[in-house]
Amino acid sequence: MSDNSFDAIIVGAGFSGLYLLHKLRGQGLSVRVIEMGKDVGGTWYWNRYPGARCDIESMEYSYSWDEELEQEWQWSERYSPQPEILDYLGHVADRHDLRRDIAFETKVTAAHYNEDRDRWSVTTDGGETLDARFVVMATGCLSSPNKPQFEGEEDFTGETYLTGLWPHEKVDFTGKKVGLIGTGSSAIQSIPQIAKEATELTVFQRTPNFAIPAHNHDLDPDYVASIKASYRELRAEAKEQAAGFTGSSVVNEDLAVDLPREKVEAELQRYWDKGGLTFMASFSDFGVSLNSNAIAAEFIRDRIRERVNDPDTAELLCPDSYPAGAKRMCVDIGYYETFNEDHVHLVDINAEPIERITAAGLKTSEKDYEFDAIVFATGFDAMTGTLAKIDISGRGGKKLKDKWADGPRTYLGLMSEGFPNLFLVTGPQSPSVISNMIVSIEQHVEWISDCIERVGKGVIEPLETAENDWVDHCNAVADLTVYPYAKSWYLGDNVPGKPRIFMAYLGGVPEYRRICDAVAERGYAGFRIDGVAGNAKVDPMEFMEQNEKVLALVMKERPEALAAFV
Ligand code: FAD
Ligand code: N01
Repeated sequence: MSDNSFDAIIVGAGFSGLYLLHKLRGQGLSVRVIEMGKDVGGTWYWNRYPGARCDIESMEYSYSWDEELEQEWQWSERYSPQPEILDYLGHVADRHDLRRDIAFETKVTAAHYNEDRDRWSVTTDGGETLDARFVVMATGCLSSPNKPQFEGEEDFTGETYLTGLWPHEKVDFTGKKVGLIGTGSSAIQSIPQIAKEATELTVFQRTPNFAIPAHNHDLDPDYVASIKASYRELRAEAKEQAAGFTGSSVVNEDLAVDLPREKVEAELQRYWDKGGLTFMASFSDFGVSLNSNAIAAEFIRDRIRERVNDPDTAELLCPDSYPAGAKRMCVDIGYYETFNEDHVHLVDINAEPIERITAAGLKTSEKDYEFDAIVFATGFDAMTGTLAKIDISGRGGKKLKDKWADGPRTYLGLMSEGFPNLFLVTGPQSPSVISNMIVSIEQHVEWISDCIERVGKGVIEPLETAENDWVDHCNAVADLTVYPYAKSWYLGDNVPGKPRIFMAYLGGVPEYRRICDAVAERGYAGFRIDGVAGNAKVDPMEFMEQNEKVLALVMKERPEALAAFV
């Protein structure tokens, strides 16, 4: 094989790419990873803004495949900060000698399938062309920052920052007047930290978010020892939970709508006091019923009103235009209290639209603001944005971008018809961003590497019928839930012109795993291998647990959604 020819090329060196490199190398394959960044880390390499940290607890937001590492690594906090997660991934790269197969500071610009040779040609921004039988896009769901264009940006004489592309050196806001646009997770994490340094911080909000307190703390050594003593059980339990982390499956058998309000509120308070993302798992009807969800939403709004002193500011921070959890729930450390500080201001840009950026700051319909720095905490072109930047063409020169013009189409979020031997890690229509992503990444990496082992020197691709059925199933499950009732990046709403389709799979992490396993066990049902399609089928409904009470509730509220699901 030439220097530029590999069994597999992996794009991206975050949690996904690193584990995949380790796996495929272990299977004896020649592998090259191509990564734009100067080092490993992915999300944790790019998102260095103040306050960045995970919101799945660190003991679970970590690899499970290296049991010695699991025992040796010491996480410092319940939700560890970005520098520590980046160190962890650097350590993994060293420990498994991964960097020698990674080309850093190299961007993949194109990937073309050559039907005559059943191989992919992968082109980089350095002008190099590499060749491989398999290509795996480990390019991340949240890896293309979304930077809306504001008129007059080029006039601004101060500093500008984008949370998803934060500088490597410390940014010091001491003595500065700062404007910040956005109130999603990145803003909610960074605002309290920036407020500690800035002389004035003005936050421009379009839509308020629901945030649950993190109750973050240093990890107690006894607690850590107890987890480490039974780590296998914890990991196994996480895989069986709805969102891939413990506490994400509902345990309450009663529905919130069937209980007296005081009982529901007492239960919500218990989850609130625990902190973090398990809050919405308190009752199973919150995710599907708008009426039930309103109870959770009002509970959170009441807590916001308690935490924010000024009633007008509190009301502005209270989301009331969409169900709780329908936009990605945030986890906060002192976010709401930050607005009690005299030097922190909130501007509702619905009432006072941003007209333009000026040389001195920013102009709204009401006022000119002067800033030394503007922070854009404006999110990502999620799920498909990064893939769309690569010129990917499959059979017959068909472009992935064209195929996905009306929204992504995949079979299981793992492959797309017409693009043989091209795999996606946590691709659209898989649980991905709805789950503890490390659990979902490991599941995909393991499924993909087993599949590559089975295919050997052959070719695998999904059948169009299987893909269509999967996309329909994903949409039917999403329509059963409250998610479509918010404008969110899950649906592409944050990027003008992006088609509106729910881009993740909401059927649950354990159900999804069982579906993928059944597909493989039944001879890769729904796929064609070396031109031959088996007869076996996998019907996702075989694996879905039906909660009769919940379905009855949906029947009352949205019978058409239920009809499409069953
Ligand atoms: P990424 O980490 O995004 O890595 C993809 C890599 O691909 C990047 O390094 C990128 O540079 C590279 N790449 C992309 N395109 C190209 C190209 N054309 N050529 C070369 N290289 C390319 N998830 C959770 O489950 N829990 C959390 O608490 C959590 N916290 C998060 C906090 C933040 C601030 C963000 C933004 C996301 C968070 N996520 C969280 C989601 C997070 O993205 C995943 O958990 C995980 O880190 C994704 O790993 P990955 O390897 O799949 O993708
Ligand atoms: O991005 P977001 P993010 N004018 O899209 C606003 C993960 N993550 O980077 O809601 C004015 O949530 C936009 O307003 P609106 C996590 O999965 C996790 O914060 O569209 N405002 C919104 O307020 C998360 O969900 C953590 O009306 C504009 C904000 O910018 C995902 O990454 C931390 C605008 C963007 O919020 C993305 O989070 C960070 C415009 N033109 C990220 N365009 C953890 O805590 C956008 N906005 C683990």
